Amino acid sequence: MHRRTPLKAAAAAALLLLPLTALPASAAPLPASAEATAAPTTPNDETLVQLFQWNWDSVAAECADFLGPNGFSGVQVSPPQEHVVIPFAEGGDHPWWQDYQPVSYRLDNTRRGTAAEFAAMVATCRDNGVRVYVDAVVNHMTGDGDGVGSAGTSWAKYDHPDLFGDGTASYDHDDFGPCYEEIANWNDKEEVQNCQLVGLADLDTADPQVRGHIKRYLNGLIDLGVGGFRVDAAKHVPEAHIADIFGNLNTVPGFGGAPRVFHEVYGDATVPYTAYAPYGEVTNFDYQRDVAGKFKDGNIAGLARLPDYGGLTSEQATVFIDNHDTQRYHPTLTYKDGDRYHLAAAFMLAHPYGTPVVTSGYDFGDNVTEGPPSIGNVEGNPAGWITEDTDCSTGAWVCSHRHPTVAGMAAFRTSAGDTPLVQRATDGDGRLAFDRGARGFAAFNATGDVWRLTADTSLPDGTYDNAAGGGAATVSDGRVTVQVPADGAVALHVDGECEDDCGGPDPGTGDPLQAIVHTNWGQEVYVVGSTPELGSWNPTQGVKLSTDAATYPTWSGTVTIGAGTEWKLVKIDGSGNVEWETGSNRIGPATDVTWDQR
Ligand code: LAG
Ligand code: CA
Repeated sequence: MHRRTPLKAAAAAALLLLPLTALPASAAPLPASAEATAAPTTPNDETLVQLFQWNWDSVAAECADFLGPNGFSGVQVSPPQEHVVIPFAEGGDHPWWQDYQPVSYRLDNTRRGTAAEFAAMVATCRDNGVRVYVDAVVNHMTGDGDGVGSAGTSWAKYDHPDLFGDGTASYDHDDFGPCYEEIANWNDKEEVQNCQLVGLADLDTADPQVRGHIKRYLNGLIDLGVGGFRVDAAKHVPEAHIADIFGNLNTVPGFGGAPRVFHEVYGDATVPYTAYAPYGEVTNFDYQRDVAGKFKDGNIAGLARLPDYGGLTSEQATVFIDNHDTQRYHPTLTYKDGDRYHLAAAFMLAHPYGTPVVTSGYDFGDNVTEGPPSIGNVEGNPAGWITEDTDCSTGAWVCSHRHPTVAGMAAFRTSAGDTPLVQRATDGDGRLAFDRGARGFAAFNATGDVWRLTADTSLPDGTYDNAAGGGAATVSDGRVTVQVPADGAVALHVDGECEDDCGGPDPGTGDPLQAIVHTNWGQEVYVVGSTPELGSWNPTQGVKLSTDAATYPTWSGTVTIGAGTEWKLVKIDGSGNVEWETGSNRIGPATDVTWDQR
């Protein structure tokens, strides 16, 4: 009667147990020469996902399988141009950041795939309604040293001999500068914009020919169907040059109109965010710090009405809970924080400010330099370590946009459109609920206890699926009663009326389950099984149990495990390492259990 662990789960367990067994038992977890042509303001009707370091084939698959069908309208991909290859680096060979050192503008070959694979990805994404945003490195080229790039082009710091692979364009010493030194005084705008960011050869963007090469690179991408750009280190390129480059690009085939652009600016008194607002959206790191910090601290009740972050209006701002830099160097709240992080991402998607970007990437543990999961060197391929295909069911990749709290929220945002926010409830510092007019209702619970809430709502009477997790809730006579899970959310929207299975569990309900499980510091316990509620054998999408100092080693939660449903307990640590119960699967209905190695 007991069956074997399903193949997929068994394979994941085998893979993931390896690193775990290796751990000790106590393992813790210029002057303006260019004409300033303003790019058109972009309406905030986009919901983006940054698929950091995902290879082209995997991004294409994600556009078709998940992003398009779930209403995510844009995907930010890692830089597609030829990059340096750094086989031996302090902190880790083939670091992720080698990709931010362009050797040429050829798309032919990177660690993420070939030009043909890149073009196919752009087409697949577009066919699925997903705009590809390219991370455009235009401020600089390489750092010190010399070598051969990922597509086979030789380089030295001030010598990039063949920018397009056809012998028509190059950069030499005079195309850089006029400052050839590293930025030292960050309070001097001239220096910040014209000297070298972390020692990277800074392009002389005052030179129209240099800007011409950059435009040629960007137009080549647009002609393939690329819909927009995240402009890397935009703050380090004088505004007038940004205006010329991004105000004079081709129109996007398929989508039409100018490419959408958001400029990476870490605003301060020397270079404010608003300096770049005339030329596209601007990354709002003030939002990032404040919103991520407040979710981390459980202090979210005041977030319905956001302050004036960096002076950027909603139309001008690109927002995020973290990005590939902050998650490494200023980790306020990241995937490593689990549910609270996903809750913050859901809030960002429900709240009508800015263009949101959800960040997904890979697990780097404690090593901020570590590159993406890789298949190593491939004979004849000059790109060095080649990135493996993404598999969201292992802990190696981080697929935050697929987390149950986040996955349905692009649809919520689309449904809510531009309807204003009306606050409906708070309860202490950690809880907040609001309407988006008559289009949506959302409640966020940044505490460790279930929030039983009855609130007024303008949502029409009816039963709605919870877009931020499982279950459904009913609105009647303009009131809604919901149970918002600890560190969870309930989000209901007019396009999410429940059509079948509405008798299913309300959010935060099910049958109580207790499990006695001894864990190492940093490990969490999940119930995983064959049903979608139990994550379809995907450990991180199972139901999380909780414990505290008083009840440990008893872990408890509410979970629906029907008769005949196969399930298991798993332990997951802060780095995403998964440890499964050994032996055969458990079979529902659930009774209280003890972790054993059957
Ligand atoms: C960015 N935004 O403005 C990117 O988001 C950020 O990730 C990039 O830095 C930076 N600008 C340049 O595009 C990353 C790493 C740096 C790395 C750089 C170039 O965070 O650490 O610098 O990419 O690869 C590395 C070394 C430095 C060295 C430099 C030049 O870490 O020590 O000075 O290369 O050789
Ligand atoms: Ca510069």
